[in-house]
This record gives sequence, structure tokens and C-alpha cells, in this order.
Amino acid sequence: MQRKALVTGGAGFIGSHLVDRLLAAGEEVVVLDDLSSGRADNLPPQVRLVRGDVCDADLLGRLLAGVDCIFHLAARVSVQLCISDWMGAHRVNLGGTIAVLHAAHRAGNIPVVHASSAAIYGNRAGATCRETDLPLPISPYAADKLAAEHQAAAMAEVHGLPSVGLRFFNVYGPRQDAASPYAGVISKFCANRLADRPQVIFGDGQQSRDFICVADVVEGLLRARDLAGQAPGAQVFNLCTGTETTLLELVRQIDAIAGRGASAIEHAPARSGDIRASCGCPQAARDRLGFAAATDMRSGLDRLWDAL
Ligand code: NAD
Ligand code: UD2
Repeated sequence: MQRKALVTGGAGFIGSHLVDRLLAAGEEVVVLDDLSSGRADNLPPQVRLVRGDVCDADLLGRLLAGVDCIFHLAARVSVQLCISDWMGAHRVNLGGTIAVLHAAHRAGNIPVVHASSAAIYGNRAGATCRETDLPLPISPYAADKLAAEHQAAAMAEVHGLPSVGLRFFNVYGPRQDAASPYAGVISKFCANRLADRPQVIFGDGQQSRDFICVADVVEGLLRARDLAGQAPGAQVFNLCTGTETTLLELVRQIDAIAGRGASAIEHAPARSGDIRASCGCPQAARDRLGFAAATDMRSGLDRLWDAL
């Protein structure tokens, strides 16, 4: 029987890559997206795109007919925008997740795979983040992502809803919008390099991230679906590489690929809510999902640069 997935936030950066993979496997896909940061033209024409709000419980209920898994990716993803619109972001990031979990339960406990975030760990300079670590969110975005994990756990306990939350570290790849001032750093730095603009670094550039390629994240999402379909309860895993890169090193790597000499660098004040160091432990995902990131930073950046 043909599988059918609902992808919330499917017109966005990560969601649209997931949709491509599902379609290539011959699956039916319905996308729910309000197009607040996603774009309809990220999606191929054969996908059913429903423009609507992920907090709309009735709409979610109607979209779940025949669906065997929900991938919940819709969110306000910019930490800075979540700070400037705290309540609006909370409504979507926590309220939207509760709406999805609730609808999944009411439709017969459809497994849910939801996007959590490395941001829930807060500042762990020098330490690799493990799922068993105490989370210490330092932004409203992170606090809502952590609360969403707790909601999934409560829904599993009370109603038996199976789910897997994936704590994505910093995802990069084609289609990550570079135009917004709050865009992901790799898309911005590549766009700056292409246009020979200076790289603006918030802070000293020694902050680090565990950058993971979007193709690997999609693989992790599919493996999480398999696990959610087999195992009861609410589970949570890091999706990361286990390798840390500072922003200054990132600029050097992009310069090496572009082959146009060294970028000009300008420093601006560090952002509030910004994490200093972030690196994940990939072991639990390896053990339980059979997942290991296949793309190293250099080949991921090479591919991204070629796609620009
Ligand atoms: P994105 O902004 O490209 O995708 C988010 C999508 O959600 C967009 O298409 C947007 O239009 C949609 N959306 C927002 N509010 C909505 C609402 N109320 N109703 C319906 N749709 C709505 O961002 P992304 O990078 O693809 O992020 C996908 C998920 O992964 C998010 O949950 C994000 O928090 C999580 N995540 C991303 C990263 C990263 O590095 N990009 C890291 C950790 C976690
Ligand atoms: C990203 C995700 C967020 C989250 C987290 C998980 C985006 C937009 N945000 O947040 O959703 O889940 O990862 O770890 O994808 N920076 C600069 N100059 C720039 C842009 C950024 O110096 O022009 C810095 C920024 O201050 C930060 C680092 O680069 O120190 C990464 O910033 P980001 O916005 O790409 O991602 P982050 O980690 O805030």
C-alpha cells in the first residue's frame, strides 16, 4: 500500500528536502505550511500544499485521513525573531506542536517525528551534548522546543502516542534562504562570498557549531519514522556530526572553496541568546536509529557552493 505522510513546514528549507525524498520513494505527501518563511516554489507541482496554520486543530484533523506518519517541522526558527516576538513564536513553536500531537492522538495515534533543536542544551563550552544531559535553554526558542519534547513525552504516557524528537544541530544546504537578516549563517556567508561582501561576525568568531548537511538530516528523519512506527513511547535523539567548527574556520573553508582570496571580516556585537559552543554526541542516534552523518563539512560546502 502507498504510504502517505503529512509534513508540516514542508515548504521550508529542511521540509522541502524531506518532501523530495518521500516523493522519490513513491509516497504520497501532504504539506501544511503558512508560507511565513517557506516558499511554494520549493515544492514540486504534484505535492498537495495546504496553506494554513499548524495551530489549527480542525484543519490538522481533516488533513490526517489516510496519513501513516506526521513529520512536524513547522516553526519560527530564528532565535532572534523568537526573542522579538516572544508570544507569537511561543504560539507556533509550542502551541503548534501540541496541536500536532493532539491531532495525531485523535486520529488513532499516528506516529509523529518532530523537529527539536540542539538549542535546548544551552551553553556547553568544551562538552559534547548527550541526550541524557540536563537541558539548559537560554532563549525562548530553545525553551519552547524543550517544552515540546516534554509534551510529546506526556502524550506518550497518557495516550500512548509514539513519537521521535530529533535535536537537529545546525543544518545547512541548498534552499536555505539567505535573504533574511536572520538566515542561517552558512547560507549568509556563502551569499556574501558570492557577492564579495564582507562577512559580518556577531562576536569574536570563536563561537562554534556542529554543522550537519540537510541530506543527512533527511536520512535521520526517515529512520526516526521507522523507529516511531515500531517502538512505543516518546524518544529523543541528537542529529549531529560530532564535529565542531568555529565561525572563523567556516569563513576560511568557504574562502578555500570560492578561490577568490580571503573574505573581509567585520565584527558586530554578539547576539543575545546566542550559544557559545555547540557540538553533539552522535552515539545514541547511531545505536538506536542506525544513523551516522555521511557528509563531511568540506564536501557538504562544496555541494552547496556548486548549487548556488
Ligand atoms: P524554515 O523556516 O525553512 O521552515 C519552517 C517552515 O515552517 C516554513 O516553511 C514556514 O513557512 C513554516 N511555518 C512557520 N510557522 C508556521 C505556522 N504557524 N503554520 C504552518 N507553517 C508554518 O526552517 P528550517 O530550517 O527548514 O526548520 C525546520 C525545522 O527544523 C524547524 O522546526 C526548526 O526549528 C528545526 N531546526 C532547524 C535547524 C536549522 O539549523 N535549520 C536547527 C534545529 C532545528
Ligand atoms: C540555528 C537555527 C535554530 C536552531 C539552532 C540549533 C537558523 C536560522 N537557526 O540557530 O533554529 O535550532 O541552530 O543549534 O537556522 N552569525 C554571524 N553572522 C551572521 C549570522 C550568524 O556571526 O551573519 C552567528 C550567530 O551569531 C551564531 C552563529 O553564527 O553565533 C550561528 O547562527 P545561526 O543563526 O546560523 O544559527 P543558530 O545557532 O543561532
